[in-house]
Amino acid sequence: MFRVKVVVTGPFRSGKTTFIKLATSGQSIHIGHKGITVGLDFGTIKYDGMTVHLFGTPGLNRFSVIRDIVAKGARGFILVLDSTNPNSILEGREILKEILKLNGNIPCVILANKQDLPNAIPIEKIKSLFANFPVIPGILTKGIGIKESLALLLSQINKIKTMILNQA
Ligand SMILES: Nc1nc2c(ncn2[C@@H]2O[C@H](COP(=O)(O)OP(=O)(O)O)[C@@H](O)[C@H]2O)c(=O)[nH]1
Ligand SMILES: [Mg+2]
Repeated sequence: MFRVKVVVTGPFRSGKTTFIKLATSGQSIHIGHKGITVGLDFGTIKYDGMTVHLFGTPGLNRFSVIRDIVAKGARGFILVLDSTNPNSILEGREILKEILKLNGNIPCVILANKQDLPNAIPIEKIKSLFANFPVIPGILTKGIGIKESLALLLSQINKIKTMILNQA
């Protein structure tokens, strides 16, 4: 059985905990304080014959040490952003740079969340800020964007796996 670690990261209150909770139909574990993730979120799902371990990181910068530990060994990242908050998008770009610095050229999918809110920045604008990465619109409280982003990320991870197996 192919097991894969996927990390759901992003700025504070962007929707990471909601992503993992809904992706696992409420079966996830959340280590937090007053609704804020200070430790991690964790849940396992089956997808396309794979066992996918989803790890959510804390978003606050003062927990960035925990973020780096949780991210270790990840095969891919889902970067969740709050589309209504320009700072969330700017911080997301910084987190993405950090991911690429620590993990090399690893698959990353951007999930532009909270697209249900009237002040959400349009998806095309967010796409233009993340030129080389796929950007998926999300309304995570309704589960929208979860399957789409996981499918895309796991297909990218699978391509790399096939490449490595063919070289072996
Ligand atoms: N309107 C709206 N609110 C959302 C959406 N996704 C998450 N939220 C809310 O945003 C807040 C932060 O979500 P949470 O998953 O805890 O964010 P985290 O800090 O990234 O783990 C919570 O109150 C969620 O209910 C969404 O798609 N639309
Ligand atoms: Mg959280």
